[in-house]
Amino acid sequence: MTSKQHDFTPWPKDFEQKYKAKGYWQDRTLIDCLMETTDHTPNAIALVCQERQYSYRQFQDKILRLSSGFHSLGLTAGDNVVLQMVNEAEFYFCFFALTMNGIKPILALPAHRHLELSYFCNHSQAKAYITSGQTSGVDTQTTAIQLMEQCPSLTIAVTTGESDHEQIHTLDSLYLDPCYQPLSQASDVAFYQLSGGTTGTPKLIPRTHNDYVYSVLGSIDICQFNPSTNYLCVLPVAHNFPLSSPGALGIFFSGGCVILSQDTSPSAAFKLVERHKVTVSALVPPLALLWMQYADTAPEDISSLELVQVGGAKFSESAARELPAILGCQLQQVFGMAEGLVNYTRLDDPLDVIVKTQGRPISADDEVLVVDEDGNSVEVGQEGQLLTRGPYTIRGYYRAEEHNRRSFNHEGFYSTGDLVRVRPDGNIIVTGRDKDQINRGGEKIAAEEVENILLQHQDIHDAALIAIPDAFLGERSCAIVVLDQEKNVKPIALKRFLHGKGLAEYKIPDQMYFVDVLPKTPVGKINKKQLKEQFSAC
Ligand code: OOB
Repeated sequence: MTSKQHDFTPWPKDFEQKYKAKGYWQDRTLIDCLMETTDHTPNAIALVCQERQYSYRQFQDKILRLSSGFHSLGLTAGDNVVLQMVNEAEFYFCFFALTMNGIKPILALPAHRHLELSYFCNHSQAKAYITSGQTSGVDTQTTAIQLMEQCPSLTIAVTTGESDHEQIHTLDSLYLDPCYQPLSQASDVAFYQLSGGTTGTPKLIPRTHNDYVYSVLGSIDICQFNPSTNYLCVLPVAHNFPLSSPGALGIFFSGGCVILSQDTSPSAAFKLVERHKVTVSALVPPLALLWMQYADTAPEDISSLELVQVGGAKFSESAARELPAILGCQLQQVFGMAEGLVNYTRLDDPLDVIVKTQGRPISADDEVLVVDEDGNSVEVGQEGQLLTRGPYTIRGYYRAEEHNRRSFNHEGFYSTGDLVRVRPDGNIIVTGRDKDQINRGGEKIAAEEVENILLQHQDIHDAALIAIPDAFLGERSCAIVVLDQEKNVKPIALKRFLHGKGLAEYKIPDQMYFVDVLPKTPVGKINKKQLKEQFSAC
């Protein structure tokens, strides 16, 4: 097979026909859905970003102009680009301007550093790197120049800030006369999400217009987004949760307003809630806890809040019970994944379901299987591994043939790596995890990725990264390291080493311990269960 065939694994024809016949895949692209809203309510405010605001008409105008600008740079349908932006309006301008032309952005997170970014560029043969002027503590222009030096395919860099280098274009210079000629088709890959990952390298998740639009429209229905919904986006704009569950796209397709925040502190968020009469926001559990703490003495009026969605990691039942009274709004639990499947508790569910479960799938055709270690279905209500397939769950990662064989079974079910119980009423309870990943308050760390880098250190003989329970984050990461004999290295030096390798900050271990030898299982793998028991007590 050529590499092109590994870029995207299509759904089998019979599934495609079914999803179309049932009206899930509507043959509409992301820009089609936005334009429909613009046609209906051109003057409604779509987007607020600090002191700037854009009506739907102005929003669309920005996108069409930028689309001409990207064209002028030589970007064309089929090209890949790495898009890394903080929470600013330009993210959405770029997202639509690229995807409408069949140029596929890889949605990097602001926290990603050189190691991840250079991998995305090289693995996807990206032609351009588009970035914010500022990302906390990082000189994004230097990043851009370094990436261009090291990634032969990368010939174009664009910044939303000022440019000090002639090789870096400013986004401002790319708003040209619009010429509307969308080049994308609904069945095409629109962009790549990133997988939380379990292996040494992050995986790229190809999402088509058809499948993504369906997941957003289904979510709008469930969450009842409408033209009066004001959505505060505090999580990173590119993440699947605030982008599509129903997130900002849910707002743009239903005529509401997105309010962006770059400051994740509760006081900044509450000020925006008060000022813009925010009705909905999406949070990860640690942020929800911070909001709850702050609400006690907050001077701001947040009475406009109707719904707070919490997801990305398990929200404790006790916090879930307290949240509605403290924030004066409804709670919705969201259990989703960038690969597809998203579950919601419904707005009219009994309290018991909302506080004790992570909800149920968007679609009647989301197939959910719970299996034991041999792949056999377990009894209803029993714990097992969650497998899923459906109209918006991918059938394969981008260029990851070997990994795909492990992550998808022969019937196309995606193995989520989550341990769950499904109640007789269909609601899912996440009970644990069967993947070598740390969920640090919603940020996912693939243990193997960090271990591999630690092993590059000249004095490290062996290393294991494990999750330690944490009252605030849910889990924190802990590296257990075996040094070569007679070597003496301090944890701080190892952290510096990892930084130096260009690893994202959130992947740097929270804790480190040194041992003489790592315990092994009977088959010779590192016994992480034993390590967790041993070090959770420390
Ligand atoms: C969301 O997406 P990802 O791709 O960052 O992470 C997916 C993984 C899931 O497989 C699960 O392990 C964990 O994150 N997870 C949860 C959870 N929501 C996600 N674990 C327990 N309880 C939850 N509520 O995290 C994501 C994507 C779309 C919507 C919401 C979250």
